Amino acid sequence: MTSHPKLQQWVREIAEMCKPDSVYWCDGSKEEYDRIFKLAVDGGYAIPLNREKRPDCLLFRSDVTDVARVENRTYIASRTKENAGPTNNWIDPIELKKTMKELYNGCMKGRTMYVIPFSMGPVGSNIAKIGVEITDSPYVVLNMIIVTRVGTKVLEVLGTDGEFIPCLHSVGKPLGPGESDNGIWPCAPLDKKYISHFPEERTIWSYGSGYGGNALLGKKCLALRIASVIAHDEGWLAEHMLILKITNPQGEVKYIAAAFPSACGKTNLAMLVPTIPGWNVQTIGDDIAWMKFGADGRLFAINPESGFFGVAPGTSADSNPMAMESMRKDSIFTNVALTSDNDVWWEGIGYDAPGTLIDWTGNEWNAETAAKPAAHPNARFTAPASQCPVIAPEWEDPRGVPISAFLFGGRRPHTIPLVHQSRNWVHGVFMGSIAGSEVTAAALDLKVGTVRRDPFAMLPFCGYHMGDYFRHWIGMEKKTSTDRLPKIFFVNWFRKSDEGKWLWPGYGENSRVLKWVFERCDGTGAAKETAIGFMPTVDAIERPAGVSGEDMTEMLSVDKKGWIKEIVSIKESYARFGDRLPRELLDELAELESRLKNA
Ligand code: TSX
Ligand code: MN
Repeated sequence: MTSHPKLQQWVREIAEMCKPDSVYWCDGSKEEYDRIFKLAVDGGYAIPLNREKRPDCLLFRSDVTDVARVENRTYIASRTKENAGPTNNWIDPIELKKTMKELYNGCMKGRTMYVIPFSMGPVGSNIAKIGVEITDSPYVVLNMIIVTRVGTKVLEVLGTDGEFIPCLHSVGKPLGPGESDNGIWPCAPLDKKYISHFPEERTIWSYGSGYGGNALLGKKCLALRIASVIAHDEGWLAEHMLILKITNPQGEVKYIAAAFPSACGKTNLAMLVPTIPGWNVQTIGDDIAWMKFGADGRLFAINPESGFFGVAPGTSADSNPMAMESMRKDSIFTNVALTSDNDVWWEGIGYDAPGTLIDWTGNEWNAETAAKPAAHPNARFTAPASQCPVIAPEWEDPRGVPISAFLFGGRRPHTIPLVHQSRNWVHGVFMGSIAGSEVTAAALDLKVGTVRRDPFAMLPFCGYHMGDYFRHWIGMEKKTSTDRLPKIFFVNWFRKSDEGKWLWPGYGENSRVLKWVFERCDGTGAAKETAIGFMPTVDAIERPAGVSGEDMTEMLSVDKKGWIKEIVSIKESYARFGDRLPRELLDELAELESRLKNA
């Protein structure tokens, strides 16, 4: 327990409102994890996996309607609608609290209320923040223990008056006397789900969903939506970025942070196995970076998380052997398929389904007769970062690691080159602001072939107006000297030929691009100045086997016609930010246009 009066008071108030059968404070011990693990199994919520193949692993299956983040039920309840910005859902905070208090009233009847003190970032780091999540879901407790630092040590840092971010979560399904969940992951119907953020109060209220992004409140809700607001106010950065460490054959090290929209392989890049001899890549984090300038003017980054919550389908020994190894034991699987010997399987795991499976909905599944995938496309693995074979030894350094370069990117089959470097800081912010992926047939909401913009990969995760967010990024330049500022690059692993064939092999071969980025940070690395920024000369990046000279030239040249179309599309995407879009970005766009026309 705690001797923090404000925390005690808050927990008491929530218990009075939610009326759980009991209140339990998490201490973060191994014994506790094992006990809740067993409780999840005995209650029929989770299946323990094969002791030899997947020691100490669990499979959870969600309600079929509770499989992903719910953006249309995610709210930024700032005092004014204008401050939430045009890309967030807004409800008046007073009205929203009234609605949610009615839902929370008695919502934990028949259940245990867990109090989870957690630290985002190494406990005690000056970049870290403490949160306390209250939840009625054992699934949430087990996952939070893996992806954040949980327990008594956090309460010790909190002391009697330390600051914490209150995070309230309920699955929204009280149990009547004698009632049980019958092994079904409980949740509330969509119109009762609320994933709410109160940015001025720095509070999170989540109701009705048990799914990771909606329920593991330390991650997207705290570490991105609330932290982005705090970072804006305090002058630092809370970003949707992986952090990797790259070492050259001489043993020199650089740290790179990178933001990509979903389905671009962020986790794969964070754990990349280089194909070029003598180069080494290690992982600091795969999803979130918190960054502050140090006394020496360099920008230091921590990974606020302690585990990975990754998409399983498509993860294989080929695409990401390090992720596969990370989840060999002590991991949680959600909505994957189950084999007859109690191992996991998913589409793209790298081998055929071994016979008949139980699919993610609990039904028998056969490769020959199946109409639907065996694993849900958004099925997840939750694995401790410490189990990643290439986790960098300094990944928990409370001081963080100094960032030399930012990468932005997206899935862009046309126009955008393999890599280009910004002309300067503001041009780099411009690059981040135009990030996005081309819409594929899988997304039904937009026209196939158009670009869905996801500036800085932050559109669903920024807790305030994106125009103000861009301004904040522009302002970072003034906080240090030019030589200490990270350099900014745009990469594109997804170029296709006119015949629709991939031009770049990607994966481990991306190390060739990282090498050029590394060299550019040192002021070496051959480059030519073009209308869109600095680009590698054709021989600055050694060609991987199977890539022709013509293909390489195509990926490393400026497609003038394509870029002029791109400018039209950027103007459209900028329009929604209205008068809060920084002037500087419109100037960058105009200058790009004029450079292209003069080229
Ligand atoms: O993660 C990916 N990366 C980054 C890796 C460090 N993916 C998977 C994206 C979905 C999560 C990629 N897919 C990458 C990539 O660099 N590139 C591609 C596209 C691609 C796919 C298959 C091939 C080549 C490119 N295969 C052959 O050429 C044989
Ligand atoms: Mn993410």
